[in-house]
Amino acid sequence: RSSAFAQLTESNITDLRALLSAPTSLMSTLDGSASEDDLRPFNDDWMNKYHGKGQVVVKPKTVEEVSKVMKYCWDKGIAVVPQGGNTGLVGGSTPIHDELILNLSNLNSIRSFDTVSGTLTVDAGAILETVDNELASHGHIFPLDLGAKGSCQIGGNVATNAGGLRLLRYGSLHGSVLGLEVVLPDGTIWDGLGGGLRKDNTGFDMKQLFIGSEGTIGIITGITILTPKRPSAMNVAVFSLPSYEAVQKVYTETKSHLGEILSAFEFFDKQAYDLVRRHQKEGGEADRKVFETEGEFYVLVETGGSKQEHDEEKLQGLLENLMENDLILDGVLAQDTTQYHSLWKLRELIPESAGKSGSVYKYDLSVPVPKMYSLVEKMRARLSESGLFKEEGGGRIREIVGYGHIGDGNLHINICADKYDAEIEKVIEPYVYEIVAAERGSISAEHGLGVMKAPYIGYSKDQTSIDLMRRVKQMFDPKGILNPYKFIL
Ligand code: FAD
Ligand code: 2HG
Ligand code: ZN
Repeated sequence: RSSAFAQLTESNITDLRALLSAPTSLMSTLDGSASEDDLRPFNDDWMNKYHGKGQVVVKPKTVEEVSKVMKYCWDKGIAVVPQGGNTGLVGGSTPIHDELILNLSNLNSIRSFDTVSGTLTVDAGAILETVDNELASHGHIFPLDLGAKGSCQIGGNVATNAGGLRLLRYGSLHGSVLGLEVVLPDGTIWDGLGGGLRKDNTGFDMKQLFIGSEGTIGIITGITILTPKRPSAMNVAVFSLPSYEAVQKVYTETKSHLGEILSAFEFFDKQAYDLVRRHQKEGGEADRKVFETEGEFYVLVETGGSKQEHDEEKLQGLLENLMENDLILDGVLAQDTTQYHSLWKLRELIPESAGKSGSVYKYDLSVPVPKMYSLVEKMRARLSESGLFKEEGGGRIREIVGYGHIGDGNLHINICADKYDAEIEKVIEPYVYEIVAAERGSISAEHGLGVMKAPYIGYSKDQTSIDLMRRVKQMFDPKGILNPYKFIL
């Protein structure tokens, strides 16, 4: 713990309470208003890998309250961790020591929606799924979708520059976010929402610095984002394939067959598929056969267009073409909404199923598509050699699964261990980052650095880039109170 930061006392809690409109907006073990158990969901991360020792959770209800709390912390030298839905996967959203947890969940209104331009302005704490449901009622869609949509917040999505399942279609948040409102570390409110302009070349585009800044230079409180029209016809197909070679060929074929209606192209290996199926069965789901012929790999293809029959015809045509050319072993096309959701589950449930299998070491990597799966094979070989992983089962490593967003060149490797342990970690890291660096890839494609990858940034960025980032951090937060011990060390 850095001695530069103040140790919170009961008198700080009294002062902080006076800044908030509702007594329930502050929970603390210091004044007995909460127990350690009450604070656990805010101190423990989604993977149960990182455990903070925060004694105070503040949940402001307005931007002004966020500003007052930050000004107070700035003046007193109190370290703060901004927290959204706490679904981050790199230990960025929980305290390392006793940082004050500033949770955005009470700041959750939809501020405005312009039906003509599709421009939405929303509070940072609004839940992604809630916002998307609201947009659906206007015939629009949020340009980001991910498995944690029921808990993650728009502010957290922007702070991590989340990629997700439809980046292939709608692009990155760096393109769709039009403006941000941010409370700076000293409490200043920066109104960078602008008028929701698509074009504005007056000086540096400051909002871009906050997208993906992981709570280190400001608290995002409001977001203006461009939302596309919701496709009126959505469909999905899942194929089983014999090899990774076939996955790449199917990707190329799919792009040329489906063109502009392609909205997602995801892949997962047999190990990931088996894991999900096993956990579905254990959860009491009927054990219905999905494929006549199962494969070594699976791909999920989603279309989003405007004419159901036209899209179905295209998808059916693709399926037949792939079968004729022996690129796939089998394929299932959703026949109704229920099937659409159950096919998506085969992909979306992978992180959750891995979590049920043990303590998961997660790697989120970018490398050229042809190299992607070789990284999984290298990890399997390394963990087998070390004796930690046994193909036949019984090793300390229970599963090694590979999946991800083929269309974005983004691979996820999940290594499920009996428990988090320094001995296992040493075998995996930094080896996994070395093999990524050898391909000039990224050690964090979409999840960010947090505490997990902060020490390893040098595998993806040169010293000049790191120095520039340090200067940006220093400029916004010279006292270093926002999300310390993470991101750029
Ligand atoms: P948190 O986890 O609370 O915080 C994440 C980081 O942002 C922290 O550093 C925190 O300090 C900071 N932060 C949060 N809110 C703010 C704010 N308002 N202002 C400033 N900083 C803030 N990620 C992907 O990119 N693609 C995926 O497909 C994907 N799928 C996932 C599936 C599952 C099942 C899970 C559990 C996670 C997944 N994630 C994915 C990771 C995670 O959901 C995203 O990173 C998400 O964007 C985090 O949002 P959150 O509100 O939970 O943020
Ligand atoms: C996904 O694509 C997420 O499902 C989570 O990015 C990946 O849990 C993971 O490793
Ligand atoms: Zn992902």
